Formats: sequence, C-alpha cells, structure tokens
Amino acid sequence: MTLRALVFDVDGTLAETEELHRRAFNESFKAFDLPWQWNSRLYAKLLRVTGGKERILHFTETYQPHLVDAVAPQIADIHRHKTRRYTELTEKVPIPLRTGVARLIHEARTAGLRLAIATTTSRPNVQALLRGSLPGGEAVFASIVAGDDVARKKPFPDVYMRALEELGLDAGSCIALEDSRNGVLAARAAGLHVVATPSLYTGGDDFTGALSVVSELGMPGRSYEHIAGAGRHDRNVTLEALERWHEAARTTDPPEAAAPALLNA
Ligand code: XBP
Ligand code: MG
Repeated sequence: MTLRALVFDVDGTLAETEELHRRAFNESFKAFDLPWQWNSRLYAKLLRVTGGKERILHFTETYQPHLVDAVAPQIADIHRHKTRRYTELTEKVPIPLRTGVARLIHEARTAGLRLAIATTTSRPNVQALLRGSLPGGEAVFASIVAGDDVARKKPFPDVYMRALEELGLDAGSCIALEDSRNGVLAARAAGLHVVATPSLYTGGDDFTGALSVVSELGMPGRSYEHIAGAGRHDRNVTLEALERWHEAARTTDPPEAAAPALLNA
C-alpha cells in the first residue's frame, strides 16, 4: 500500500459551509455600519479570492473603491467579528458533514492511515465545525493547517507543504480531497494527487489536474455521479478505490513532475 495519509480541505469539502460564511460576512458588515449585503451571485465571484480578509479587501477595491482608505484599516476587526459570528452560528446549529466524509474518515482510520487538514479558512472555524460535526473532533487529525498559519493562501501550495511537513510524509504517499479549482491547484503544486467533489459554489470550476472529479464521496446504496477522471466504474470514494486510483496515477503520472506547470497554467 503506497497511500499513507488523506489530506482534507474544509469549506465545501468536509461540509457545505459557505452559506454560513456569507451570512457571517453580511452580519459583520451591518455591525460595522457598512451598507453591504453579499448575495449568492456576487459571493460566487468573490470566492475566487481565498481568505476572508483578502476577500473583503478585494470587494472594496473592486466595487467600492472610494471606501478603500476608510475600510482597509478596519478589515482585521471586521473579519474578527465575522469569525466570532461564524463560530457562534456553527455551534448553535452544527453543519452536517457532506455525504461519505465520515465514512471515508472512518475507513482511513481503521486502516491505519493518517489524516490532515489543509484549509484557507481560519482555525477557529475549523475547530467549531469539527467539534459540532465529527465524532472525535480535532483529535482525529494528525495535522491541521489553517490559512493564517502560512504566508500564501491557496492556490499556492503552502498549506499542503506545511501539512506534509507535519505529517512527516512525502506528497507521493498522500492524496488530497478538495472542492474548488484553487484547492486543486494548491494540492497539485505541492505534488499531491487530488480527488475533487464540487460543492454548492464550485460546480462550474475548472478541475483540470484532478485525478478524479465526482459529485460526492458517496455511501453504500448511494452512488456518486462520475464527472471526470478515475472512478468511472466505481460508485463510492472508498479507501480501496483511492488506493487503486492513486497507484495507477503514480505509475503513469508522478505528481511531483506535473506540479509547477499546473500552477503557472
Ligand atoms: C475557503 C475559503 C475561506 C472561507 C472563509 O477555504 O476561501 O476563505 O470562505 O474563511 P477552504 P475565512 O475551501 O480552503 O477551506 O473568513 O476564515 O478566511
Ligand atoms: Mg474548499
């Protein structure tokens, strides 16, 4: 067996969290007397910028340029408020994990694989989600790397490289699970093969570079819809399927060789 760890993204991959992020952003704008409400159409565009603080700055520069000087110094405070609101909301009504996530985590743990998280979101958000939604919570993961732990957020590979470092493993022995183009680019640039499960806001993303693209991880009795790459003849993303896909890809397409070209694409 060549696969030794699974590295999960959080938002959109573990759970459909973005609507709660959007609500927390909007409530924070209100609290800071900013007459902004991000609707889902606009948020889909803004999500191309990873990281909440970066997203607020990008929005201000693009849509409210006359307010940049007034808003820029407040972004850290607005975002702190947003994180507090998001964690409160998550704790009040836990967000369910996406179909098959708990199953795959259980399979991996039973087989002795290690688990990690490589995310752009803030650490308190990850902690709140795991506390409410995953039996065992944070303790299930050998490494959790969040957006502010590294210099550059996705699509740069930094969170993945840090997770590999903390796991003490090389990219070729891990597989990443992602839901967005930025996530696929980040994992590939770090040398990992990636399985993508598009989410609420990322169905239209370009997943070029992913080993497999499927609608969800699936459960016994509930097959995923195969979208591209490996897994055409499988029904669920099981550990056995991941090992098979990973092994086939390792021999035909060593991930390290593909990485730099993809990030520059
Ligand atoms: C997705 C993101 C995050 C969240 C907001 O992260 O881009 O920025 O939308 O989180 P991932 P913060 O898919 O990598 O988990 O406001 O805490 O930055
Ligand atoms: Mg994501």
